[in-house]
Amino acid sequence: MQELVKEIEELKKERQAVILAHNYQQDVVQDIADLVGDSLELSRYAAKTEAKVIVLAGVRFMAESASILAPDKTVLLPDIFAGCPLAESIDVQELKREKEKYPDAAVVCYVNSSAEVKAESDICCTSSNAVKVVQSLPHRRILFVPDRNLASYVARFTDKEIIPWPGLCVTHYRVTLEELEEARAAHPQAKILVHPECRPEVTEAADFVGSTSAILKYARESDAQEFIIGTEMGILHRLEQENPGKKFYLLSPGLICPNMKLTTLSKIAQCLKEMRPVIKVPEDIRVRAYQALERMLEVA
Ligand code: CIZ
Repeated sequence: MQELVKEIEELKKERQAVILAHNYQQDVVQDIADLVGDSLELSRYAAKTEAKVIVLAGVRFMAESASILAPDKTVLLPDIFAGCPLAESIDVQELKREKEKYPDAAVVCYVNSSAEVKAESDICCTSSNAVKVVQSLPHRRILFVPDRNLASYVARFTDKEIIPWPGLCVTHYRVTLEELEEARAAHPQAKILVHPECRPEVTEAADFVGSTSAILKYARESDAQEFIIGTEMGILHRLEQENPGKKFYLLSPGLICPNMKLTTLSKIAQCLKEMRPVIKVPEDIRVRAYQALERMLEVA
C-alpha cells in the first residue's frame, strides 16, 4: 500500500492535481486526501484551488458539483459507476411534469441531485441549510426534491406547504427506531446524532439532527464523551481522529453506502494515469445549475 500512496503522490505532482474526499469515503482514501468534507465543502474548495485537476473521491453528483463551480478544471471521478440512488430517483423530465402540476411552487433541490435537476430548480439546499433556504423564499408552496425524509424534516420547521418528491437514501432509510432504542439502552450516556435523510421517527427520537459537517461540529464542541452515530460509517474515521478519548458507536450495521466504497487507492492512481473518467457538465446546464447553487450561497 505504501508504494501505491507514493505513486499517487507522484502522479498528483505531475498532473497538478488535488484529491478531495467525501466524509463517507474509506479511511485509506480520506488519509491521502487534500481535503475531506461534505459535498459543498469539496466543491467550494474545487472552485478556489490553483490545481488543474480535481480527483473527486465521492459519487457522481459531487463530481458534477465540482464541475459546475470549477468549469476550467478537469474533474476526475475514479469509478464511473459511483452513483447515488437518491440523486437518480428523479430525472429532469419528471421534474418538469411536476412543475406543471404546481406552477405557483418554488423548486428547492437538495444538492444530492444531478446537474440537470439543479438547472431546472429555483434554488439548491444542503441538509444544513434546507430550513433557512425554504424560509427565505416568498412562495407559499415548495416542491422539495428529491429526498422525502429531508422534506419531512424541513416541514417540521415551517408553515409553508412542502410537496415532497418520494426519493430516499437507501442507506439512511435502513435505520429503524427499534435500532435507535436498542442503541440508547446499550449506551444510555451517549448522545444520538443522526442525518436528516433518516426516517422521520428516527430524526424525531434523536438528540441532534444534522449534515455530516454539523455532526462533526457537534461532536467536537460537545462535553459528552459518547455518541451514537446515525449516518454513513465512513464518518467514524474523522470523528475518532478529531476527538481522541471520545467514543463513537454506529447506530446500525446497515449504515454503509456501497457506492461510496467503490473508490479505492488503485482506482485513484489509475484515473490520474489515464486522466479519465472525466465529469464535465455541458455549459448550458452548468450555467443554470450554477445559478441555483449561487442563490443558495447568498441565502446561507
Ligand atoms: O452533501 C453531502 O455531502 C452529503 C451526501 C451528506 C452530508 O450531510 O454531508
